[in-house]
Amino acid sequence: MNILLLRPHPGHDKFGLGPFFCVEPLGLEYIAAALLQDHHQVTIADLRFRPGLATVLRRSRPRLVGISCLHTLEFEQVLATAREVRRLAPEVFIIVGGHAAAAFSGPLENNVVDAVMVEDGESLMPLLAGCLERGEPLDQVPGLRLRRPDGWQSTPRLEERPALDLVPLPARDLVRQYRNGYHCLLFKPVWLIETARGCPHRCSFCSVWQLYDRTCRERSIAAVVEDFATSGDAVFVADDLFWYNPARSLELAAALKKRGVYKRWILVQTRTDLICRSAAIMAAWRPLAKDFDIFLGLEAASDNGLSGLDKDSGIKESIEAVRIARELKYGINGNFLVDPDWDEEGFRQLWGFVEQYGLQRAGFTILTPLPGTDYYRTVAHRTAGQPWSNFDMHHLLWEPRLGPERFFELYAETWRRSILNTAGDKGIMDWVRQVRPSQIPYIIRVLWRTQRMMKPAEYMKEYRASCPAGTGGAP
Ligand code: B12
Repeated sequence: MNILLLRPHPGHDKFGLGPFFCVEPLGLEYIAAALLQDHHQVTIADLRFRPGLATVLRRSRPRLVGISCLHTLEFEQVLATAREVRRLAPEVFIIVGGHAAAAFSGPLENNVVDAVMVEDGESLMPLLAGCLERGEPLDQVPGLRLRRPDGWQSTPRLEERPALDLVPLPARDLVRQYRNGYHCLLFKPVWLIETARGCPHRCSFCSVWQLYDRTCRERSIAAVVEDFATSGDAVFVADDLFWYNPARSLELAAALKKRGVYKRWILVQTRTDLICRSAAIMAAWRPLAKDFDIFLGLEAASDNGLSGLDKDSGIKESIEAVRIARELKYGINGNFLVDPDWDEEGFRQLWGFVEQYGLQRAGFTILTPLPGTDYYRTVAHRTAGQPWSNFDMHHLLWEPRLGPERFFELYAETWRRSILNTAGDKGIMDWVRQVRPSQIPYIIRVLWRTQRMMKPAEYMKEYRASCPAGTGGAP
């Protein structure tokens, strides 16, 4: 069967990581690999690049179209893509899947979509394709929300989550034509690699552990080594919690070293308390790349702030993790959450912490209730009427304690204190010196776009646009 897998344009990437991160649709590549094993013809189209949807549909003539929906903020754009597929190819079966779709399928249960997958795709997409091909009923395919004449229905859940090694390697060949467009700030092209999936912790703002019931699955050492060895020299590791399993982490580092893997750059994501007990593991990993960055969930500048987020880790761990990582010559990127409920002191405390520990490479996102979390369930009523595109962690979904003008003045000031402020400590020429001459136009463009995060007026424009008429500016 001809199958087309689509990565839509997120639609809303003005703020946050959007402008300076663009990575390959790894979930679709794993699904494609599984479908290829079953001898289907598979095309992956990344609609952030050319050609557009009409051309892709004409060329691939699919019977089944899968659309990925990684982030809540993409819901409207995913539906718009489904609508366009339906208009151009009325007969195709359209399924949506991916993290945000699985965590909270409701907004996608729309007439232009035939099904939403609420589990991982590697084992289930081949089952679905097989059933469609043979004209068999789809209610035997687990893990679906299915559109029926009398409404949306669930098929049974999977009894057990499949092992990741079911599909050992992603079908990276299918995105070959887009490779040079994938980038993470200074690095271009970039490869996305997954070694494990899930997280056992319980941070209140995160939808990952709630979807996977605090489980963590690992790929085999052999598969991961092969993936690293055959990927390029700048690697973003997608794992929710890197270095989670100490014995496996050490074994993996040794196996990569033995295979001669050495990268220009690696970026991983992990927790502060894990770093505090993993110095030996980190020492084993550090020689595997020239530059090695850690995206650290710093989240708050006080113990109170951290416990309010169910972080189960304290400020002592944050400070110690930064010290250990720096001693081993890791770069620290991280993220802090800014609460709409803060008063001025909340911002000042954050600035003081950032200054004291030199954390200007961190990012700052607005605490946002993401669908699929308990936090969302408790405050959903406050977000009523907000477009999903505003769930990008840079929009206010309700009136903040300080009022929107003052809140955004302080929020923009927080970003101005980061290294992304080209009028700050790291000027545009310092960035330019770090890239190859051919990449200068790219880095200037990305930094130019990023400067809007330092301008309160840019946020206020968005805030006013999502206020219902007649509310005087309150969403
Ligand atoms: C890589 C990544 C990114 C990349 C983008 C990736 C891309 N292709 O465009 C970057 C770095 C740009 C990014 C940005 C952001 N991200 Co992000 N990101 C991730 C991350 C770490 C990994 C995703 C991944 O590739 N996993 C590996 C693959 C193999 O797994 P998978 O995608 O889940 O795919 C499987 C299934 O989902 C399913 N599936 C996937 N697609 C499809 C399609 C079909 C048709 C079917 C049937 C099944 C299916 O099958 C696949 C195989 O099993 C996830 C964490 C996570 N666990 O999902 C966060 C995550 C998705 N991001 C998140 C967030 C919050 C953001 C930001 C808002 C953060 C910020 N500070 O700005 C921004 C938004 C950017 C924007 N404006 O667009 C949240 C989303 C929460 C939510 N509910 O919205 C997550 C879950 C992280 C978290 N712990 O909270 N992100």
